[in-house]
Formats: sequence, structure tokens, C-alpha cells
Amino acid sequence: MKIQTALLSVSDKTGIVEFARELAARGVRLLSTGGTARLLAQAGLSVTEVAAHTGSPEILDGRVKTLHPKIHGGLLARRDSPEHMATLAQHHIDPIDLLVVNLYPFRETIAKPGCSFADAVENIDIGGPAMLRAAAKNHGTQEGGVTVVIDPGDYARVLAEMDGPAKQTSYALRLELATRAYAHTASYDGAIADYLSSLAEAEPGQDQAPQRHPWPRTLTLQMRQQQVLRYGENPHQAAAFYTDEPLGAGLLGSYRQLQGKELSYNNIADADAAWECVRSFDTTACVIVKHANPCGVAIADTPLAAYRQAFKTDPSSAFGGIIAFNRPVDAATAQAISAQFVEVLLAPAYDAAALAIFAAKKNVRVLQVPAGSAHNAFDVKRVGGGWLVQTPDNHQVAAQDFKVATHKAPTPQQMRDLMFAWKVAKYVKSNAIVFVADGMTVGVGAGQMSRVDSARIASIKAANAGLSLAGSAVASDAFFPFRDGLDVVVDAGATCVIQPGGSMRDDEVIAAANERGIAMVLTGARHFRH
Ligand code: 93A
Repeated sequence: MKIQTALLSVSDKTGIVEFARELAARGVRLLSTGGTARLLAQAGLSVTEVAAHTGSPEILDGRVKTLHPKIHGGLLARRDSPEHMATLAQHHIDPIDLLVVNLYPFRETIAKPGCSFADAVENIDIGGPAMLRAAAKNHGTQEGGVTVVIDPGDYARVLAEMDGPAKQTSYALRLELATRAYAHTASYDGAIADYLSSLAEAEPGQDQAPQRHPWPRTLTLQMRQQQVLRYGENPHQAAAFYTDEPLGAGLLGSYRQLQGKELSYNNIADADAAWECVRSFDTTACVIVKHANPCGVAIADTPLAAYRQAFKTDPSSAFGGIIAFNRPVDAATAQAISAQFVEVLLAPAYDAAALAIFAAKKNVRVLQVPAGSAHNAFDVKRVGGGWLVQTPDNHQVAAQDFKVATHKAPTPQQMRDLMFAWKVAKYVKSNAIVFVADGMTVGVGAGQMSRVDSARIASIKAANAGLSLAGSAVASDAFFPFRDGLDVVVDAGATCVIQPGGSMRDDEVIAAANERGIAMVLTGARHFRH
């Protein structure tokens, strides 16, 4: 069944004139609504306005344009049902074979600061979703059915199939597009429900921007499958990776895999931990992660130097690690990395020579993640029967916000190391203790139930790696509840400490720092990570 009649009604008019011209060139009759029809006519195309086609004018300021049996009958009649087709003929209804619709921009409208209630409501599309759902329902059979397009990115595919040997769209494409149409209308209605449920109890004034609660009573997540994974955290668990849209640059979900084995569930989780940490640095940095914790982080003049320093922190943990850079990886760095067993590599770019070196190591998963500053709107954590939702931990403290709590103030070099240690500690699971010297981690204690144990582990690990902690800087992701943790890090060689403060025993801890003759700064904010 060739496409004979198309209905075009779009808010996002990207590419619509070109698409309509191609359709017209293939003998397709064009029906269209007000604004879209005007645009097509201006481009010299012959187009029939829906109002003329139905004999019913657009009414109620456009609220009713396409809600008419001539439209919905044309979209919904089963092409393989003689009764349906006879009914169309009886009522002088033409079948509509192709529907091109995208909806009033509801999300974009409510995202505008000061958007009034009236504006939001007027941007709830009714006729568009009705047509999309009708056309998608009638995507038909192998013999034929209605093709529904919501995304200008699909115009070329439809034309390509119309030009194929069958001269019509395939069932596979119609089914795929129908599925997408339903996902789209579901998420569209979800956004409306989320918006309405975020409004304060008081009846909103039509022309005012209503009070909106930051957490709506319903929260609709639209997740798109990026990939089915071989298994989950363990081989007896099934798993898949979903992304949500829009996927901003800088987020792991926008990765491109350049080579290597398929990513596993744990690879993705660890890659995210490494990537989030490395992209938090403005200067050239390298982060090595094992089991979601950084086991080596360094900043340096070149990626190679940063890698070498990061690796030194804990060479045994770095074995089979995930390595991330915030700068393009060059051949020298690639050569150095090749000497170790690495699971996943991440960087915003790779030199051709670097890629050639990795090509010899077929299993290494090389990911390119576009640099960018996008962040997730919120974090979620699954608990039995529910979800915990929070804004991401984007808190940044500037050096001028730090409060020196001790008699001794850190030197500029100590301050630089404290800032670096504080940044790293945010990405280490709690309780986190991070020793730093000259822009590299020299001991990381992670994920312990007691802070003093984290401190001990960090110093043991430094000793194992043959690193000296004398004169080091230390970050603690949350306050020291007692002086014991502080004593452990000073015993190990630390001469300055950064921590949030805020403990009941801050006085005791500050007195201990003075007694031990070290400098201590308080950030006033903590970075628990569980
Ligand atoms: O106001 S509506 O909910 N009522 C309708 O009957 C209707 N039909 C199409 N909105 C309706 N549309 C929408 O108009 C489409 O979904 C599309 O977003 C928009 C295109 O309008 P125009 O062609 O006038 O720019």
C-alpha cells in the first residue's frame, strides 16, 4: 500500500518543508493544520488545510483543529477490513497513510522562568496526541498500515523506504515508529502530571507563574534502553543499561565505544565513578577506579605524568582498573597504560596514534565521552518498594569559604593539596580518608564503617605502595566524631587536614590539631557517598 495521503501538523518545523517537498514529488497529497499549512504554501507546495478537508473550521483558539471523524476515521480504519473501508467510502472519508506530528512544546514552555498557568495549560496538546495514538494503533500488518513520525530525524528513513523495492514503508519501521509514538505521548502526559502535581495547593492565578514545589507528587521517568547487558553485578542477575533524555554532553550515557569487549554492568558503574571524578578537575587529571572507588588520582602537566602519579598510589589495586582522563590521550600515555591490565579507558578524545596502540589490545574497552558540563537533574536509589530521590551532590566550596580552625594556617602549597584532596574525597565511598602530596593521592581509605579504620587503612595502603606520608595533606569526607581519627593521620605524617567540621566534639578535635601542631581547615559541607 503506497502512501497516498499525508497529514502534517508540527510545532517543531525543522525539516518539514523539505520533507513535504519530497513527499509531494512522490505524488503524496498533503493535508496540514494552520501554521504548518501556511509554511508549506509559502514554500510553493500544494497543500489542503485540515479545516477545508473536514469542512469544520478550527475553533476555540485552535483547541479543536483535527479532532474530527474525517481525520480520526482516516487514521483508524483497518486497511485489511472491507467493512472499515466501506464505512470510509460511505462517509466520504479518505484514508490517511502517513501522519507527521510533533506536539506543543509543553516541557520547554514550563521550563521558561515565569511561565504563567494559562501558558502552561494552552501548551497541553490534545489533538496531536490523539492523532499519534490513533495512527500508532493502526500501524497495521505486513500488507500495510499507517506510518507515524514524531521526529524530524526519521524523515529520511521514511523516504528511503518509499523509494525501496516495495515502494512503501516496511512493517518493521511502522512498528518501531508506533512504539516511539506511544513512548512519546506517555512521557508527554507524564510531564503534564508532574507539572500539575508540583503546583502549590492554592488555586493558581491564570496569568501568574504559580508556586511550584521542587518535588512534584508524581515523578515520571522516561528511560530508553541503551543496551542489554550480559548480566548484572553478578552473573546470576539480569541487567540492562537505560539512559534518560535529553542526554547532555559530559554525561557517561553519551559515550561512544571505540573498541574492546562489551561493557559489563560493573564496567558502566565504575566508568561513571571515574568519569564524574576526573571531569570535576579543571587541570589535566587522571583517575583510576576499582570497585567504584578511586584508587589513584593525580593532576599534572600532561596526561602521561598524571597517569604515572595516579598509578603509583596503589599499583596493586590499579590492576584491572578503570582509567579516566579529562584531556585527550596521546601516544605516550597510551604506551604507558598498555603496560598494565586495564578494563576500561575513558577520555574526551584520543590521538590516532594512541588508538593504534590500544588496537593491539583488543579486549580493552576504549570509551570516548564528549566533554561537557551537563549534570543529572536528580539521583535515585532503589529501596524495597520505593525510590529515594535527591538532587545530585554538586556542592562546590571555594578556597575563600574554607575556615582555618587552627593556630597554624596552611601554606599555599598545602592549600592546593587540601583542595585537591577535598575534591577526591567527594568521590570516595564513606567513610573516606584521602592522603595527598603534590597533586597526587598517596593513600585512600574507603567505605569503612568507622572513620578511624579508614584512616588506618589509608596509611597501611601508602606503606604497601612504598609512599611516604610525611608532610601530606588529608581530607575527610565528613567530620571527625572523636580525635582518634585525627591522631591516626597525624601519626602517619599528615601536616594539614581538611574536613567539614560540625561535630559535637569539634572543640576536642581542633584542640588535638593545635596540640599536634598541624593546620586544619573546615569546609562547612560534607560529601557522604554511599
Ligand atoms: O490544540 S490542540 O490540542 N487541538 C487539536 O485539534 C490539534 N491538532 C493538532 N492541538 C492540535 N494540534 C497540534 O498543533 C499538533 O500536535 C502540532 O503540535 C500543532 C501544529 O499546529 P500548526 O500547524 O497550526 O502550527
